This record gives sequence, C-alpha cells and structure tokens, in this order.
Amino acid sequence: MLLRVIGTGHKAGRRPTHYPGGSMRSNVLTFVLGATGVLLLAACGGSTSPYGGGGGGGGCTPTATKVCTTPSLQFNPATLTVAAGTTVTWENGGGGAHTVTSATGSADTYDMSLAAGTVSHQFMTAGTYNYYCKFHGANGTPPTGMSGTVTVQ
Ligand SMILES: [Cu+2]
Repeated sequence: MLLRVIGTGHKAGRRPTHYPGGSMRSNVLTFVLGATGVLLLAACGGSTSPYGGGGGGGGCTPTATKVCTTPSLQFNPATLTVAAGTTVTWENGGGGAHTVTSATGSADTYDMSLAAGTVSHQFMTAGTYNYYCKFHGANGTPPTGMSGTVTVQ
C-alpha cells in the first residue's frame, strides 16, 4: 500500500518534465524530482524495518498451537505436532502478506490469506499436513520455500 502511494506520487511528479518550454528550468526540475525519487525510495526501503524488528520475530511468539511468519519469510516453527481436533493458528509476524495454503498430497484442503492478524484451521484427523505460502513458497510434495508441516496425532 505504501509502495503504491509513493509510486503514484513519483509518477505525478514527473509530469512537469514534459513542459515544452524552458529547457534549463526543466532540467533543474528533473534533477530535483530525481533526487526526491531517490529519497522516497530510501524512505521506502527503511519502512520495512518495522517488520524486521530487532530479532524478536516481529512481535509474534510461537506457541504449541501457533505458527508465526517471520521477516525472513519462513514459518516458525516449520514443523508443528498437535493432537487431532486441535485448531492451529498462524499469525503474521512480518515479511508482508502471506497465505497458508495446503500443499498437494495433503489430507486437507485450505487456502487462507494472511495479510495481517491471524488465521486458523482445525485438524480433525491424524496425518501429515504440508502447507506453503503462495507468495514465498512453491507447491509440491513436500512444498519448498516458505512452507511448513503440521503433524496431527
Ligand atoms: Cu509468505
């Protein structure tokens, strides 16, 4: 969202360079606008730091039934073992928006968007449930990249 706002402003700011007259003034404008663009980009890069935090996992602490997403684009913990009937919760602890999506071969089907906050899924039957993030992982048996496994006993 922040990126989109900055992108629009940057594009709009470039419009004055299309003025036909006064090439000298136009060049100055271009330079100033260019510098502004760099500053905006720098500010944008810095804005990801709130996600990163100081190594605390972005404010999300895993529990026996909760998995956090991390700023380094992983599920933490990547493997979770729970009893049948347990509701597992995934909390967005950083790294932008994610999904919690069942992988091919998993005994259950779900595809949950995790832009912020939490999502949950109840695992009723014993088995191995592989899942992945559609933005940062790849489907497979098992999935790769940003992915995890819930073992239900
Ligand atoms: Cu992700």
